[in-house]
Amino acid sequence: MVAALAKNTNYQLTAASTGIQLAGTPFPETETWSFNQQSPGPLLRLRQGQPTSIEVSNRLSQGITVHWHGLRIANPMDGVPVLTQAPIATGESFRYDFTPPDAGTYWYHSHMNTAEQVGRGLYGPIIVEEPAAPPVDRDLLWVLDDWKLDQQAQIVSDFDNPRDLARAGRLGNTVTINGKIPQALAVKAGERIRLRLINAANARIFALRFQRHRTLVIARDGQPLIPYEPGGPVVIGPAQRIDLVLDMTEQPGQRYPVIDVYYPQSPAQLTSLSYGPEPGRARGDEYPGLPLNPVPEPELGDPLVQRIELSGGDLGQLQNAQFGDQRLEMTRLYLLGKMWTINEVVSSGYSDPPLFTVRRGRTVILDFRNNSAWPHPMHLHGHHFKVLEHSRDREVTGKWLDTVLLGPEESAKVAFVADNPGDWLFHCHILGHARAGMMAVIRVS
Ligand SMILES: [Cu+2]
Repeated sequence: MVAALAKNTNYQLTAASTGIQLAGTPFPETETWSFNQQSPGPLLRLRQGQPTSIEVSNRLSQGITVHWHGLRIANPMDGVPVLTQAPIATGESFRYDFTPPDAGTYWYHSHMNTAEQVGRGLYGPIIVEEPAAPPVDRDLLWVLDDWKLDQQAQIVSDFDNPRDLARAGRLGNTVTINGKIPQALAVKAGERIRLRLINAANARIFALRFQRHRTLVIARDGQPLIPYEPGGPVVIGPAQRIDLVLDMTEQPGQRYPVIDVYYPQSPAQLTSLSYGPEPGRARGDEYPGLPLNPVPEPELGDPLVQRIELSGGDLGQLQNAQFGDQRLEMTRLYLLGKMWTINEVVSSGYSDPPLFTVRRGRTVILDFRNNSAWPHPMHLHGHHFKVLEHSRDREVTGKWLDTVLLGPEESAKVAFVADNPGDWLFHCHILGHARAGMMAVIRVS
């Protein structure tokens, strides 16, 4: 488990360079960038509806900001440099004050030079507690990441590797759970576990199979839902969270693998569930589900419909795109490290003019089409949206998400009430894709 700080609503996070034993012996410590000398950073346990203050200090040699991913909080606290605040310079501090409106599983991460800062470890988990959640025997958290390490277990610093940027993003070679090479999870026959998954990887998508165990999804991206069993593995894209309830219904003394089958040609064992010797009887009752959060329901009578075309990258059809005030050939854009577009526009950074403006309170439908050969987990800041339809993934229909995964050539429609005023970032959470142009601003006036 990630160590929890004292249960209060005032926290101190300090970003600094820290050696962490990531790869295990005989490897040396990996030099990371992290909060409070640990990656993931400390678990922030917050309470729904309760004001929270988090003081962030920066001891790195470059500016940072902190984004509270999935928390529907006021725009000035959203932690996007230039757009919502000035970067926190080296040696300086900034106090984030906000009140989390929703209970659930969230995370925080730097949003400055994001691909590199998150890739080096600058993130941590958030749990906003439900006022009264149905009981489980244990509440566990797995922060999943993968690290691109060299032979000495040091982070490979090619964050602008064009092959990574133009394809699936930066995939690491060392997968960790809570910042460690996964060990078997010790379990007891009969117990009921709530397992909160957070995907903090720059680009890796996980598809987890819990051998012989029924996986019951009870929340996605923090938002409770009517519990369901996925038809296949539990698929979690970058930045997404999935809360599961697992009943330990198998045999004492046995081990059951947890396998990542996202790349079916090379399934990899992530970890295993290792039963202790004591017998125990699984509970017979069905997990009833979590209390809902106050997310406003979209009004589908007269929405603002915005087309979102995702294009670019290797094997794509796009010939040229808008970058600043110029239309440039993709070959030229590649040389500038820009490979990705939203509606054929390459983002210039956090000061782009808005993709569109919507009056506060109006319902927006985002009509996505992924015209590329690569997946894109698309994240909207400051709001959760309801998935109306998805061309492949029926499981997400009707669910509230803050990050929707679109595979190659897939399409989806999502709807949200634009009830949170301000300029909100909207981007691919394959962080290299965002860096290479797949980013935009949505203005709620
Ligand atoms: Cu992408």
